[in-house]
Amino acid sequence: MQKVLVTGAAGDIGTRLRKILRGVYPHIRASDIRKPADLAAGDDFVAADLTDLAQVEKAVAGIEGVVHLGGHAVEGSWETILNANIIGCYNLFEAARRAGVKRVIFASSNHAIGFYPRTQRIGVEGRVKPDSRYGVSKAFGEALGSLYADKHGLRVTCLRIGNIADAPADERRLSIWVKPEDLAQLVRIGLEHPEINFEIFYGVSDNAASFWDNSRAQKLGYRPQGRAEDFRQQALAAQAKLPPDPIGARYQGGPFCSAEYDADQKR
Ligand code: 15L
Repeated sequence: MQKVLVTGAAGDIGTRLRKILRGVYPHIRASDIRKPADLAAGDDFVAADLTDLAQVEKAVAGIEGVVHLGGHAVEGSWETILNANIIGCYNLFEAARRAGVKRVIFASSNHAIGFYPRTQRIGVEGRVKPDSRYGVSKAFGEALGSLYADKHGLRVTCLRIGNIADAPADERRLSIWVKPEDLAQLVRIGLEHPEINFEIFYGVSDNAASFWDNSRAQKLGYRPQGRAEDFRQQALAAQAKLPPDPIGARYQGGPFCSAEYDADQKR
């Protein structure tokens, strides 16, 4: 793997990953609507709006592997999600296929399965249970990746990312936190492991309270270094300052589940 494109390169995950992956891959191209603030002189940057296929085609030209982080990263209006995450994701996979890209890492999210209860430990075989329009767009991206893998032979890895940060920010994040270096490890498995055709991994560290079975990632060599438990006291102290959220507290997706919630709770 010589030439890697990172979309959404100016965002938080894009900025963290580019820093870690610099030196791992000889050529990293950054793409985003706006230029990342940390770009060094001589760094390869291609500005592209994901909703414009021709612009995305320019971004993927000559690339072997794509880390697709671009799009809207939280809940948004239907119009926002449709453009950035549905049309944008389609354009990315289609441009990758046309350009002969070998591998795509798709940044999915825990919000594709956010309506599973916190008491249930899940793997990647069950049905998706999105908790938001944003979560639906991530389930769409996983399905699209599966199509491009089966029909066009693209090697696709979907990472259901929990929450990337220097430390877990609250009680839910004790379960879903991912240390940036661990996420980079998963990206590298997706870009390099010979056995990958289509995979879904959880982007989560070695957390004792994890909601997820990540055994497939482990089988392909994932050895997470981060342990959320090391930060338990500070996470619970931060949690104590948050307003109560009884619906969110039940589900893995937390506040994404309680937002706009008006179902009959007794059902
Ligand atoms: C996500 O998917 C979001 O991109 C991020 O901003 C966080 O909200 C994260 O999930 C989370 O669930 O903590």
